[in-house]
Amino acid sequence: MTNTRRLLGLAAAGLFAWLAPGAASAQGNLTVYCSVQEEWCRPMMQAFERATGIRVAMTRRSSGETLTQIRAESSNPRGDVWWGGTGDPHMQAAQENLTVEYRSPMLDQVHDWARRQAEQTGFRTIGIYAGALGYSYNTNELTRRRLAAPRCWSDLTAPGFRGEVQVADPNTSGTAYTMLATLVQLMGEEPAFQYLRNLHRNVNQYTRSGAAPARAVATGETLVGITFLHDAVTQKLTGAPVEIVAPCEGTGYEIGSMSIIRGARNMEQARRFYDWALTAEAQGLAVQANAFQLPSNRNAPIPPQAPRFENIRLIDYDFARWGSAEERTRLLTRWEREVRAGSR
Ligand code: S7P
Repeated sequence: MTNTRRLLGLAAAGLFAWLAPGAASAQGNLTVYCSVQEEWCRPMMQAFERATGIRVAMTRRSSGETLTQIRAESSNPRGDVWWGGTGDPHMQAAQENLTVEYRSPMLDQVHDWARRQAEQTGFRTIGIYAGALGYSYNTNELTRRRLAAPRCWSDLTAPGFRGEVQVADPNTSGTAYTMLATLVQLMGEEPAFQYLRNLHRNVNQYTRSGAAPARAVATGETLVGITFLHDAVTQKLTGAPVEIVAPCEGTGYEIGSMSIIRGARNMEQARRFYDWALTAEAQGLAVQANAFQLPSNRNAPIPPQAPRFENIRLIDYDFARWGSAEERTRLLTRWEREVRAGSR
């Protein structure tokens, strides 16, 4: 099928959704592994079902967990598309030959950073959104403890924050792996691991999910939570007493990604989902689900609440290197041995 015909097909699917929501006939099935928050996964799948008549079975898991699942199922794949989650594990999946090349006719509509993700992996993954890393804190809890407001990564290792910081486990969470790779790039590997050992003394819990610490900050369960900034925005908008920090030394970011799983049983439907998920309309659904990443489609509206990269001191994150199977596995093994296993 030519790219023009595919684009016409996408436009027709979108029009159909507007004209006759719910009236689409069954066009087959699709299994999607979703790694953003459940609150965004569900409406996204429902909108695709309405637009195409394809029935979607969706499972939500964190990024690292999804990579583990896809690897475990590789001799008998169950999933068709992996949608969302940080880019590094998608890149590792591409390198491990767990995902397949697909050149979507929508490629020309995405930002350069999203296309670069595709080019670096032989078109086995593509960027669907981006977001910067940082942390948030509960202002009531800060006042109660009479602590100065933290502004930098270095502030989080101070004795006053003992037991007050929450972050996810980088083995399961793409967010936490982004933190690990960010600190290594920002500080150099040895100082970064010294920093992580110091931080470990202040960590009250390593959660499975990357966004969980932002929710814990909002409820006052933890004083500080390290997450993507957009996940903290979601909490702040509920009216919770939350301040959001882009660390003063600089920080890293993610390119949230999407891949088609090798051996997908529903390849035609997988490609339709892939093309649709790259449209401005589909990406515009994020804001309705209180997700405030930067969309990869150049025509998709940027939510006014989204933390903008031009206001944040960002590192030049080397996705090819830190998303490689070798470096990712090496960093995680070292973190497990030198940080997680250490005493507090
Ligand atoms: O909440 C959205 C988001 O932060 O979740 C994804 C994340 O990888 C999933 O959480 P884990 O850290 O548990 O893997 C991000 O890609 C996305 O921006």
